Amino acid sequence: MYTQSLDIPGNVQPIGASADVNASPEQQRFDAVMEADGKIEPQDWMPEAYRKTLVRQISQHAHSEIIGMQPEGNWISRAPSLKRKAILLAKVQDEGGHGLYLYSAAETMGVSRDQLVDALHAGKAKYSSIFNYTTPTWADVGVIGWLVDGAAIMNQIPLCRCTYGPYARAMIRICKEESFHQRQGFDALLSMMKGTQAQKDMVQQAVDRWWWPVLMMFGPSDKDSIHSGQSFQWGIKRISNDDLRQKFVDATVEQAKILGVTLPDPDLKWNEERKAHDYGAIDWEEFWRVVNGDGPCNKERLATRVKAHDDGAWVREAALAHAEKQATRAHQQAA
Ligand code: FAQ
Repeated sequence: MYTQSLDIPGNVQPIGASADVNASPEQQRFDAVMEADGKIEPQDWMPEAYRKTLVRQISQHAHSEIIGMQPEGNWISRAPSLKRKAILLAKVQDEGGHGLYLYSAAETMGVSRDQLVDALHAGKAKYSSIFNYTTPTWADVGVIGWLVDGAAIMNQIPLCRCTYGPYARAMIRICKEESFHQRQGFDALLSMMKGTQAQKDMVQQAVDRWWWPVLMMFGPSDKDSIHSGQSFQWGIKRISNDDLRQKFVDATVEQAKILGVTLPDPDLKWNEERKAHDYGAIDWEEFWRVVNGDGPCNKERLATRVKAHDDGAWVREAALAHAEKQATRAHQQAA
C-alpha cells in the first residue's frame, strides 16, 4: 500500500544552504555536504544546533516506538486466534527493535542511552501524541496497524533520505517493517468487515476513535511548526507536516472504501481543483493537551514504562556482570 516510490523527486524540498566563504573550514565542508544533499556521518564535524535537532527528533522517535508498544501490547494475551497472536507478538517486538535502532542512532551523536531514557521517565522528553489513546477492543489493534502505521510510514519514508547517515539507514529498515505492520492491520480489519454486524460496528467505532488523533500525528500545521524551516534547510525534513497529512488523507480515503468503513468527517470530499481531498478542522487544543501530558493515558503509559524499566534492572546488571567477566577472561587469555 505504501512504498518507497512515494518519495518521488518532485516532492523534494530544495536544501537552501550555500557555502559561506567567511565560515570555518568545518562549516564550509558541512555546507558543501548540505548543498550536495550528501550525508553527515558521526565522525564528521556538524553545527551544535544540527546535532541538538537530530538528538531531539531521533530520541522522540525512539521513545514513541517504545511507548507505542503498550496500546497493542495489552492485547497480546487476548488476540482472537493463534495466528493473530503470533503476528501481534512479532509486530510489538519489531516496535521495540525500532526503538533500539533509534536510540543507537541518537547515541552516535554523543548522548548516552541513560540520559535519553531518564528524560523520558522524568516526563521531560516528548513521544508521539497518538500513543496516549486507549485500545478498548480488538478492532483498535487493527486500526493502529492500518492508520497509525500507515501515517508513520507516510511520515518516515522521506526520513530515509535524511542527511544524517545513521538515522537515514535506520529508517530504511524501519519503513520495511512498518509496511508489514500496516498490511497486517488492514488484513485484520478486512476479516472483521466480512464478519457479523457486531464486528463491523466494532471496526467502525474504532475508526471513529482514531481518525482525528491519527491526523494529529503529523504535527502542528505548517504555520505553527517551529522546527520545519531549519529542518528543511538541513535536509532532515523533506515534506511538510501539512503536505504529508494531505497525502495520508488522499491515500486512506480509497482504502476506507475497500474496507467499507466511513471516515468520521462530514467535510471530507474530493476537491477537483486541488486534485486532493478537503477535510475538516483538526482540534489543535486537544493535540496540545495530549502533547503536554493531559491525554487519556499519558500518566498510565509513563508509569508502565518506568515500572518495566525498574523491573528489568536486574537483567541489565546481570548482562553487565557477564560482559565484564568475559572481558576479564579474554584479557587473561591474551596475557
Ligand atoms: N506528538 O515544529 P514541529 C510510530 C512536537 S512512530 C507529540 O512540527 P518537528 C511507529 C514537536 O516534537 C511515531 N509531539 O516539530 C509505531 C515539537 O516539540 P519540541 C513517531 C509532537 O520535529 C506505530 C513541537 O510539537 N514518529 O508511529 C507531535 O519539525 C504503531 C513542534 O512541532 C516520529 O517521531 C506529535 N504527534 O516535526 C509504533 C517521526 N508532532 O520538540 C508503535 C520522526 C509535533 O520543540 C505502533 N519525527 N510534536 O518540544 C518527525 O518526523 C517530526 O519530529 C514530527 C514533528 C513530524 C513528528
